[in-house]
Amino acid sequence: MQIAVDISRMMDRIETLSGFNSTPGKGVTRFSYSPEDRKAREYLGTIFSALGLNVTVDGAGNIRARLEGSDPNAPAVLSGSHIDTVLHGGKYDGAVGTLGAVEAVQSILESGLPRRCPIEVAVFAEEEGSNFGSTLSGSKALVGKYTLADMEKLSNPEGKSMAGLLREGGYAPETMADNLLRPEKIRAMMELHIEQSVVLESRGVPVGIVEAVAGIRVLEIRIKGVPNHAGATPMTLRQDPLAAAARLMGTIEDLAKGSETGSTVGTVGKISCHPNVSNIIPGEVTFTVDIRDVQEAGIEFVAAGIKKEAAALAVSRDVSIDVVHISESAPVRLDGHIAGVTEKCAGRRNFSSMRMNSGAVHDACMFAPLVPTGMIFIPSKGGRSHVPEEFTDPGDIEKGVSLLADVLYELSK
Ligand code: HGY
Ligand code: MN
Ligand code: MN
Repeated sequence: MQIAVDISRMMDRIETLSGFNSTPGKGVTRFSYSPEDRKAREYLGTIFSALGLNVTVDGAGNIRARLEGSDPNAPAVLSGSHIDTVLHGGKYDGAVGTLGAVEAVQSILESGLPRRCPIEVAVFAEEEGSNFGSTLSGSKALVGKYTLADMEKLSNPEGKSMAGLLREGGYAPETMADNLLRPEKIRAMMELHIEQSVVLESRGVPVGIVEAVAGIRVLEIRIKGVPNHAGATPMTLRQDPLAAAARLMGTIEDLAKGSETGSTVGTVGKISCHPNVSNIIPGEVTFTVDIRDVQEAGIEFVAAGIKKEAAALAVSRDVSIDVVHISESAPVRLDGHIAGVTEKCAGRRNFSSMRMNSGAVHDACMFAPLVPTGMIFIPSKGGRSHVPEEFTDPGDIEKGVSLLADVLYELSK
């Protein structure tokens, strides 16, 4: 069955959602639990109520909006993504999967076609990790990977914990333990997402069918030395944490490039230096390391190499180096049957498709070990994402949403 979607309605909604933004003119910034996030949730709430969906919001801020089928006891088909963004991000990452699920459910509803299973739109909180440095925190709380203790421990740069921000926002994190996902109540989970790299565009293929999603490990490296006068201190008398950090960062790049899996990536994306003054040898440097691979061995190789190099540098440069584990999620393989259904539906629409992996992590990763899970990718212009220039052609969005609607309908029979 082919479901007719309304792409102009969907694009209007993408534009409206992107307007809930704390950095207008400099990309889209909408952190979970922020005032912009609240306005975005209110906006989605108006759409859900207009569609007559039954909405629940859990203690971590995840939203589930349910369209009943003929059998309310049947396991639900769940589809969604996230509405939080990175700092100065784009308007498509997360939004396409969230509003795509809304458009698919609305189009299925408007088609009047009979459905057996309920279909749920899901909006996961804190996927980007922009507040606390840990990706997928909302969906981790939903599947019990993050307990209340973890939400009390995770904190933002202002020292506010995830649990604290949730309570300030009127959520009740302590209720999560009694409201975890019940896998037996879920028939399948599907997430539509922009590819965020160059493969689909470079091959001229409009649809990616994801087979594996990379794992991620985030470390924080804290280096303490001795601040001193930049001019009067001879090079032989320095305990310079920034010089040590520079050496270690170079090693991180070499380790990622040298990993045998060939698919490991390592990124230093955030650094702070104290006191950060040109004529003072720094006293303290902290930076993050984001390590990913679809094979755990690649992540382990880089993490172990970092720890070894850090220990050696601490001695040779007489500084203290702490390697702190911030967060992680394992590489996952998605469901072969769901991939087959997706491929069949794409073929019926004459959409060429290809099987591929995801270097980015997604909320679908939390579902894959528990329920049959699939992902559909659509091309990113120039392979750019997590930047204001992020763009996906409306024609590609229409293909992705149409395919998502067909797959959700197929699975809800
Ligand atoms: O970082 C990621 O892979 C995702 O965009 N949160
Ligand atoms: Mn995303
Ligand atoms: Mn992202």
